[in-house]
Amino acid sequence: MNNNFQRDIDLGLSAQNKTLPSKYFYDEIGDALFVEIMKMPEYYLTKAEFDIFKNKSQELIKVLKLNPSTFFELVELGAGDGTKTKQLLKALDDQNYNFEYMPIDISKNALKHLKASVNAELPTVRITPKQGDYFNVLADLKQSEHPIVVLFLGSNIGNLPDERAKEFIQKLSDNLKVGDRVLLGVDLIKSESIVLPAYNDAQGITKRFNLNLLTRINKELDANFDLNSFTHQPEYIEQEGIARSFLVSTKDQTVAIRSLNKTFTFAKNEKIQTETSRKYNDYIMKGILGESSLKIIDRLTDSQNLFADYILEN
Ligand code: AVI
Repeated sequence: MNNNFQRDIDLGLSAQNKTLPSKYFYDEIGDALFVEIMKMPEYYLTKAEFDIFKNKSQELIKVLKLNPSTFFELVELGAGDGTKTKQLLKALDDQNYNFEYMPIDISKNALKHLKASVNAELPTVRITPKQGDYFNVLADLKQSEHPIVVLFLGSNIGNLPDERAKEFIQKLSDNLKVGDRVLLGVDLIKSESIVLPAYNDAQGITKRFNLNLLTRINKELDANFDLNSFTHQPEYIEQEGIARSFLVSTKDQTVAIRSLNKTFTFAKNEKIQTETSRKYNDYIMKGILGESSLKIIDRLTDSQNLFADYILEN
């Protein structure tokens, strides 16, 4: 990880338009800050998707065309704490659906906590966590003859640039059998007055989340970023449906990254893009599905129409 981290930071800060990859937000501190972000009143995404899972679990089961007597694998990519998924697990379990829940995550620790909480709250649900890369695990599952339903929630796909999201979908489709289904949760395109505050909460948690990237570089790559000389700046262009987060240098400055043996200069007001959070509609979704075999069969939205769970079939 550290070598990739070093290489990616070097590449991003050496570019004409500086960038830092958002996947590096998630160290232990970043994970904890993201949990806090999800509780912020402005961050509607998690609450809206929870609303779908809590109040429309029956409809979800129906549109996923699940058959109570046919065993299926319910695979979740990047499961987190499973708060939303547990609503669906409970509904399936209450109606005696025959399934196994397989959360896949890179973090052993996250899986350990998830397994413990599912065992405690839903003791009759069969859970088999799989640690590792999504696609390696899916490639293994493809060997089984059981139907698969993949959950990929939280608009996590929105953090990939469109071309990467398209590649991801193609790969996902290649790793599934004909007829397997995907529940893909995405944030919907909406006005700036709702989206921007979600990335700029009044308590400043998102700001700390963004700046934590610099703390991480300071710690792990022996750098000397002055956190007081960069500010958090989110932007949103509704016509595109893309929110972007930046760190902006508040003065002309030079930063040394000793493990790279390099210095980087930042002009006053120069921006480092740290994240892309794409929002969707049917047209954008169809573009992302591209030439893959995944087709939209339905979508469910929350009561305020902020967020959508698309049901795709391979
Ligand atoms: C994880 N991901 C979908 C979040 C988002 O909304 O793009 C990450 C996030 N960044 C700032 N706030 C939340």
